[in-house]
Amino acid sequence: MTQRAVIDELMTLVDPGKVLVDPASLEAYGKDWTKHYPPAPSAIVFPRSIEQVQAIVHWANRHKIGLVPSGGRTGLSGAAVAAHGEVVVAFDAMNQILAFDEFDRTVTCQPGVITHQLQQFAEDHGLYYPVDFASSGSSQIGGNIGTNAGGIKVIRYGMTRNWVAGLKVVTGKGELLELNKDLVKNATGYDLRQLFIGAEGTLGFVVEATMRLDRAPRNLTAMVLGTPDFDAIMPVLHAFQGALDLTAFEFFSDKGLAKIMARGDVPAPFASDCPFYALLEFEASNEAVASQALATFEHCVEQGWVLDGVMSQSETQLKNLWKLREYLSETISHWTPYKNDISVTVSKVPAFLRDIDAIVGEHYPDYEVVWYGHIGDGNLHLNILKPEHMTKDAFFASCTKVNKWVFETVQRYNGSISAEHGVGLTKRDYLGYSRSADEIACMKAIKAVFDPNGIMNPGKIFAPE
Ligand code: S2G
Ligand code: ZN
Repeated sequence: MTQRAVIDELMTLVDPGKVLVDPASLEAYGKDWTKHYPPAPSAIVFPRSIEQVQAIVHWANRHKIGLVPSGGRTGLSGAAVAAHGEVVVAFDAMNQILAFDEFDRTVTCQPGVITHQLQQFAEDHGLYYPVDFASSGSSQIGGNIGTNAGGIKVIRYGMTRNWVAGLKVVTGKGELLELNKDLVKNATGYDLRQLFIGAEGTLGFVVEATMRLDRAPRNLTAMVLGTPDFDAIMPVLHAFQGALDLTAFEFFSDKGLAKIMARGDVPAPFASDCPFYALLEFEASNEAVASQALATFEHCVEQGWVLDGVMSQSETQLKNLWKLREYLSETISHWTPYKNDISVTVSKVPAFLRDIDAIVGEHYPDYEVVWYGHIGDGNLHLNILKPEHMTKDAFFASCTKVNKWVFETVQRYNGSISAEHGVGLTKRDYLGYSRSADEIACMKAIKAVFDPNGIMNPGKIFAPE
């Protein structure tokens, strides 16, 4: 059967005009936010229903064609890249909120619902969807589930996985599995829902999700604290965690702040320049909590851990303080950064970061390095900025050489080579630094159960056999 005939058959499975093959669409839908893999899909298909997704999977099995799931295309590991003639299954046409249950505090969404849309829906109903990150304005719930998205509130609310009450997935065999039935308690064998969360579409595609909501937070208040060095950040975290119920604890370096200040659209937190900054957030639900926060701040200053600081006094100031952290990813993207998203247990962070910083200093002496991340979760984002004069390929080749030392250090600290961005293509060849051979064998055996023909996001997480 010719390629043309195969695509013509695909067109009969979905609504008219819902299969695109023009170069602009192939380019736009065949990639995510990574910039190192030229997109080369053979077609983009937009299913409107679960039945159409099942028909597409059966079609792909018949013709042994790889399928790549695509949501907001904000991923950072290449998991939504179609570089080898795969068909991209884009969920933009499955973007409805289907149900809301006030008593269960759940919202049933199609996978193409934008994360911010769910956050807004929750707020409009006096509730809160607490998973948040810089790309929430364009990422989709299906992709958030596929990558178990984390972000800036994990220290209090956990990852996306904590908020999935029920899941409908279409497996690589085209079967529809309805998982957990939105139950809070369900001790009836393996919780298969958890296998599909974070599997990057390699076992099946999310076609419906029932998400849990939380009570709305009261009077969220942020502080930005300048510290003399990185080591001071951990005792600050410890002091504030002992005094308050934190909803966030982030950090960024002076180089990161300088990039934000250079934008000219975000006010400086305070006058002094400091080597590192912590951004923390809590619910100032009453005067006593706010006083406790100030007392803790003064204690940190007395201890020499904090040089200067500010606490938000309004919603506007809260938002401006968050911009200092949330704008980083998009701001530094101008320099095509080489990214590492690594994590260790929080207690190991000081020693770990010292070792990593030494490697970076030794092997990247001429590159600009921007550190930031969710330090309260032990998650560091290491961004090496590409010098203007270097080509992207030469720059990535030189950075890739250093991965060996970085990931050996991660392995030595029992850490993760990918804390929240996933494995996709970018971290696939380094999986062994964080997962044992036995674990990888088990994961491949599980994939064989749900995707025996290997058509579901082929080549992601594991290199093709
Ligand atoms: C963050 C977003 C992607 C990146 O800002 O926390 O996860 O690393 C990142 O720039
Ligand atoms: Zn992050």
